[in-house]
Amino acid sequence: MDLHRNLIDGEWVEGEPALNINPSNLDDVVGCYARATKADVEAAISAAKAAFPAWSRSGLLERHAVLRKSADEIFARKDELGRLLAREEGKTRAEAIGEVTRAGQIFDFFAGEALRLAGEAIPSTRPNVSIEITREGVGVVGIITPWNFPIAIPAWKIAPALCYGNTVVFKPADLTPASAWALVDILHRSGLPRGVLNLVMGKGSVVGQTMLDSPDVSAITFTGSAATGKRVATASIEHNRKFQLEMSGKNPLVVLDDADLTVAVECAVNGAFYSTGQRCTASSRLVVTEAIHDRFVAAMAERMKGLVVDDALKVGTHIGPVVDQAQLEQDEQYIAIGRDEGARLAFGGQRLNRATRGFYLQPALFIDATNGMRISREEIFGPVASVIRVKDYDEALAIANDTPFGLSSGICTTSLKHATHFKRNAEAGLVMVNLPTAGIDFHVPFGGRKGSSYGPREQGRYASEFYTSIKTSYTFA
Ligand code: UN1
Repeated sequence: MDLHRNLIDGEWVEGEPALNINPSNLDDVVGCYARATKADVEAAISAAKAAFPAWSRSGLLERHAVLRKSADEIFARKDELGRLLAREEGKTRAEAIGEVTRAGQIFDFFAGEALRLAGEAIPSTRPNVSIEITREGVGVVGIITPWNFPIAIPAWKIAPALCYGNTVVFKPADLTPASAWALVDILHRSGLPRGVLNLVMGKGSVVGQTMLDSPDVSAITFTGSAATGKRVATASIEHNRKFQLEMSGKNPLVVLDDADLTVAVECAVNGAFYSTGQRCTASSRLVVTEAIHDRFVAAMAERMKGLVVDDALKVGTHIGPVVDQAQLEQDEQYIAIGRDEGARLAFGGQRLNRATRGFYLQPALFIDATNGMRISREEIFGPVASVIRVKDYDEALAIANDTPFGLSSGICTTSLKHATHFKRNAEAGLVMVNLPTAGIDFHVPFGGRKGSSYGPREQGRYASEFYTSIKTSYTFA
């Protein structure tokens, strides 16, 4: 089997091989990927540092061309790349093609942004002095991404990093290197000068740690667990480096008595269980008012019976497998914890056998949950949601906000008054009205509050806040 190598200073470099296994079929090896050593990562950082001065001063058309060419190839290959993504990560083929398309759209967007770089001219308080405010690349950006969106999250970090003139050392999740490798290969062939984008695959304890310890990494953007996020933060403060963290969620979806039941059930099923619930934007707390509660639970159980859990590549599959053994064990542990805490399973929660050996889990819906239970406070990151029954809108809002996290907050209602009040008072970075808490557009800011996020927003024009450094120049003439 061919070894997919790391990209360091424009060269493909060998490394210890690691197998990438398909979670829908453990007998299917997706590919063989090289793990980078500490020395490889150090070489990648040096290459990125050396490439920065020229790339940060490169012409707009050069950056535009690389980003646009990459977008074009991603779009042209979306079916093939979607299949690869579904095979390594386990989301359905349709979801995976959607994700690849999103990656293409992100490169397309930042290809446009490269042509719109601008500053400001502001009068000084002093006569004959003019002031210019400009943005420059920050330097070497370390990019650390999770397994659940193996191409979209790398895209929304790499595209703005390159657009604004930074050079990159990219560490994808050890579980899902195939999509990342394919993306880097596309970018490499689209005309990037050597050293501008480096790929170092492998373990966080080696690759990530070497990036954290390097004084030459000027900024780190991280999406992943809260525990690792804390380590990124601590190490970055030590080096006076910019950092951006996107971490956990425990997102509420409020369902009010006046909601359209069909809309509410679709939002809940999509938000809680699609992508196997493995999204930081997943709706894991369904906060439902009294008069609609029983109808909502009955309709959910009915809808969940129809969900096909099977091989991600099979036509007709709605929910693919859990990503790996460790995540499956975590999901099952939380299902046991929920039961012990006194919540009741209204549906699902069983391991399933399919034609191939894989990590199949029936989506689980808890009822009689309270907001104080661990299943309501901790991120499970699987197809598990709990229904919390509340008296009225006021209690629903209070429960929605009573969480250590603040990424996405949803409400299903036909009342303009409650929708408007919720938009103003939800303590979250994203608010969704009659929409699932997950599933975001590619051209607008993304990020959360409280324990979910740290630093400037990702995506859209707002991405420039992280990927640039502001310069204020004064001229007397
Ligand atoms: C989405 O809901 O469309 O890791 C994106 C995550 C988020 C991305 C969610 N950073 O789940």
